[in-house]
Amino acid sequence: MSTIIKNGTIVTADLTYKADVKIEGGKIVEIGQNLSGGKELDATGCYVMPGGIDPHTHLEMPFMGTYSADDFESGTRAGLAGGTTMVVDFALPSPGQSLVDALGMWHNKTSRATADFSFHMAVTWWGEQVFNDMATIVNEKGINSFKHFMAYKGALMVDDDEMFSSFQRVGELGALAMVHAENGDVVAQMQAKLLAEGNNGPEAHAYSRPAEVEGEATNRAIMIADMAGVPLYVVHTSCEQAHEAIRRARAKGMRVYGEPLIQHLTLDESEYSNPDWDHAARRVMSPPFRNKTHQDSLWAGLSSGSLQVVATDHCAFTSEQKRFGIGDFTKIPNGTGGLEDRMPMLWTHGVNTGRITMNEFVAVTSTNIAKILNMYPKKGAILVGADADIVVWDPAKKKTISAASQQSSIDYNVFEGKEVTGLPRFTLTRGHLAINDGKVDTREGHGEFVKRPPVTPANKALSTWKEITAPRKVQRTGIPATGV
Ligand code: DUC
Ligand code: ZN
Ligand code: ZN
Ligand code: ZN
Repeated sequence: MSTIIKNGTIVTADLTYKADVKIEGGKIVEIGQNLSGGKELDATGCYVMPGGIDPHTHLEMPFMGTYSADDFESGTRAGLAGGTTMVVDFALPSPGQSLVDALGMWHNKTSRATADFSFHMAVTWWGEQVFNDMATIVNEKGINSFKHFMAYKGALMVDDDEMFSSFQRVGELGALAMVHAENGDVVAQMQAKLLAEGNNGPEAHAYSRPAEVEGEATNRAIMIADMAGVPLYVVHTSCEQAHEAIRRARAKGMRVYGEPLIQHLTLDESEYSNPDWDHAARRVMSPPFRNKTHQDSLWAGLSSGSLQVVATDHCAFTSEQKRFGIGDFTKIPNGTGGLEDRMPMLWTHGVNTGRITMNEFVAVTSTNIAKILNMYPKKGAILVGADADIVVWDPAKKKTISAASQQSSIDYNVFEGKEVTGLPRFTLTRGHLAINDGKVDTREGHGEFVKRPPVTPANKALSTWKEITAPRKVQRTGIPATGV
């Protein structure tokens, strides 16, 4: 049985044109005028776009003494309701655990996923086993990206020695290095100082992680990636200092990518001054929300192309979980939701305001990351042969965001009360109509793992192009005898 999306305007990362789209067997099989012969979906007045890809989620993640509250079922359902048809989550090995075992544990969480998914593999410790496992992960398990935490000291953090070793291995394997860039040593010291001084409320979370902490780590990661000759993806880029480092590296010819979150683009640090403890704690995430200067920098990066992807870092905790941190802000589980709201909020604050074009919207919500993670054009494209992961976007549809009507399982929404204009009329996941004018018909288990091969056998990214050869030992004419 085919499905035909009729009377819409196709919007891709580079083209806008009127055409119908025919879907069979979960794939796009024809694009053209006046198509017929199947179940019709009316896209009059709408834009037909590649479904969103959120490359940064933490579903059912063990973290800070608990588990993030949305799992692969509610998380992917929330995504579909907001036009996102794929998520990329993170498999996190515990210290000493093999990467292959950790990946197996994460696969076991996905049996009820309602949309397609993939994983980045985190490198949380270093040793010969990790070195060996990394090849298996890339060559047999379909994962081409490795995340490194420069913060969360004593838990997920790796030091520079481990990170440099890992980056070199990532480069050898033709994969992508990723970093959570915050200086974890400085954060730990500032947290201790703030607590000792009696600053134990959620606002102190932001004081302990100023923009400098992120700027320093971003610069350091870029320099280390340059020495290792590996491309680098900086997750949740939230400030001008980090953006500046990324801009500079790109101008020198390095493959460095930056990923602002919809939360950092649209919510600011004043949220932490709210007198309601719950209000502030619900917005505790790392990096924290920043001021308008940083937000303007991120928006400028999206329109100029120096930042390439908008994600969520969806890591939702209930109010009850957030309250683990009453009396000690360092125990508030870090994370906010956003999967359902990323695309409507970005459309409302980006496209409707004229900061980005519709085509740039598609680029930063879908196509760019599909290319960076090497799954284009299966994902991120409206092309014959691509997966029918499609959002039919109604630019006139409005709603007020509210926890009362959201798909996520938590009891609040950080965007509560925000009006959005621009929402999905239909969301299709590999041809299945999951969202039909607000009605949710997701299928548990419909989501499949998407394999992502290495980018090239040697994906080199150096600021000064040079062949990598063994260092040349200088032949000396004489060496002074010691002790003379
Ligand atoms: N930041 C968060 O806020 N939550 C999960 C992990 C992270 O880096
Ligand atoms: Zn992070
Ligand atoms: Zn994250
Ligand atoms: Zn189906």
